[in-house]
Amino acid sequence: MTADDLSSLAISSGLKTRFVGQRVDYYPRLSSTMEVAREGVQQGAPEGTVIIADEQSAGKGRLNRVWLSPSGSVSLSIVLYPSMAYLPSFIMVASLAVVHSIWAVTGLCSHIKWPNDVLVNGKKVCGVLIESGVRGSSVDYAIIGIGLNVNLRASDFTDILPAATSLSDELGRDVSRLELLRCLLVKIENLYLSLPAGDSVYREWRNSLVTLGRKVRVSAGEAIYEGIAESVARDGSLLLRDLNGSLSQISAGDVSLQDINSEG
Ligand code: BT5
Repeated sequence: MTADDLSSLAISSGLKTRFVGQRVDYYPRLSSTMEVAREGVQQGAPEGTVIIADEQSAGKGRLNRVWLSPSGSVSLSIVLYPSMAYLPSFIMVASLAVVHSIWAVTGLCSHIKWPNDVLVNGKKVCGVLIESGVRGSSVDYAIIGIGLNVNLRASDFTDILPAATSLSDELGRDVSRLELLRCLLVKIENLYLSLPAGDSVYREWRNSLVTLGRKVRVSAGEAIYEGIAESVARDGSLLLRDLNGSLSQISAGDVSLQDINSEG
């Protein structure tokens, strides 16, 4: 088994989880792990099933944007069946697990930019996408999608420059994707299982946001907001204080940081 062997067996054997990653479907190349995970749900995929690809030909971001996922990156989706109460915390669980795993495996410090980016040195190294099927007040399924730039040269992909980086760009050497991935799956399960115990995931997520206290511009659909990112609510939405002092609660959008230490 090599450090970069991403076979199903290499990922799941001896993995210290109860369900996340106990079943792994590995593909050298596919369209999008989200698509394959959705099909898996329809066929009754067990909780914690992981779909992982070395390369995606049609990786997706939010609002159907393109997510570049060349060989050397890590693209995965995890199928879960949570109760409604935990759904808003999924973006927090996934982003924090990424931050913890990057630190544990590489020693690099990363931060979260609301709502779904993980940054190293101010550049995007990872994007998180949460999809769910909701019927009335119950959740049929949720899928956590994570795209991580591990061993690739961001400078080869002009579309995402200058805002993107990779772990290998930051470290000047390659990283074991297998080690990173196994670490990530354990952390996701632990954070997920800690949700019923209280607010700790929300509090840690809030403290990891580079966005708070900063002057920001948020585009949310047709609307543009400007002001200071004051806090985040427990449901993950951003609380923005505008120049007139009124507070807006924004559930989704794209943030650009406007102050001197601008990071995106
Ligand atoms: C995201 O969307 O950041 C969520 C990305 C989720 C990707 C994972 S990979 C596994 C799973 N399967 C999928 O098909 N998707 C998920 P968003 O916030 O909308 O950001 C998208 C924007 O990020 C694009 O419009 C580009 O500007 C930029 N971008 C695209 N590829 C990138 C990359 N590899 N690294 C950094 N930035 C990128």
